Amino acid sequence: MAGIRDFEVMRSFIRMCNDGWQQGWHERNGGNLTYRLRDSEIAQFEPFFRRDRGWVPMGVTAENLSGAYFIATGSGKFLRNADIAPEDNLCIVEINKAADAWRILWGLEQGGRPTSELPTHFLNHSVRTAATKGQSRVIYHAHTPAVIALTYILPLSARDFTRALWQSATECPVVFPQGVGVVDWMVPGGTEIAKASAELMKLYDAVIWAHHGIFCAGPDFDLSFGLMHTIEKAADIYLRILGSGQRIRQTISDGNLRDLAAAFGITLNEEFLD
Ligand code: 2HA
Ligand code: ZN
Repeated sequence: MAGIRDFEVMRSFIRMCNDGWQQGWHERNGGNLTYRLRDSEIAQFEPFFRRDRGWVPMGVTAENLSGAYFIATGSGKFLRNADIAPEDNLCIVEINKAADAWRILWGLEQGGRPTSELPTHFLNHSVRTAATKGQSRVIYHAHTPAVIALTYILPLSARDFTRALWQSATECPVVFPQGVGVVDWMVPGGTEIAKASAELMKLYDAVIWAHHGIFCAGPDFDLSFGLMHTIEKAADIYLRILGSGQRIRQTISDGNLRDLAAAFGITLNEEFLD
């Protein structure tokens, strides 16, 4: 019989856990990842599924994810261990028809549950799936140090963060032309922060959690990891500028941003331009 790693989507999921770990974003059990499976991928995994584990209510519901299947990291599991023992650290969950509960079909063989941030992943998948007509498949949460540091310095607004990041590296406006959302500090792991995040995910494919990290969405692993990486790198550059002790002599102007948008054929969020 085939092994779970024989499937491209599982290898890519594990690789992304590793990539984030190597970036320094996943201390201990920090961060989590979910992927909404395609029908063809579900069919491939079918021989691995067991349907003897019960349904667990989620506390949130999202009609458009009725019957969906996700690969998810496990609650309390370390992303650095995904590659060593995927069957103990990851799981595949099915969502019930009422779209308010999950059950584990594969994985977490030593026990456990999907990520503690499942409510946020689930509602974010719902709004991104709707916003992208089904293209969005990945939700990724990481504890990115430069962005976290910036949440102590900048006002916690989408405008302040988007402008600082856009101005910190020329590729940023091209990579996230809508900008980034910001959620004030809230208790993680629950349904309140999930709802606040999902409201912002209607507008943005990246949402910063103050003093905590980032959530990114994307159609595949490369683009969602790349979005996280680009935002974090820009934040790191911004911090270096602030930490240099020098005054800012020049930056990417709003005129430059408009020229960039025209050259690359992208539409920048006008709300964040002067
Ligand atoms: O998985 O990152 O936000 C641990 C966390 C919670
Ligand atoms: Zn976290």
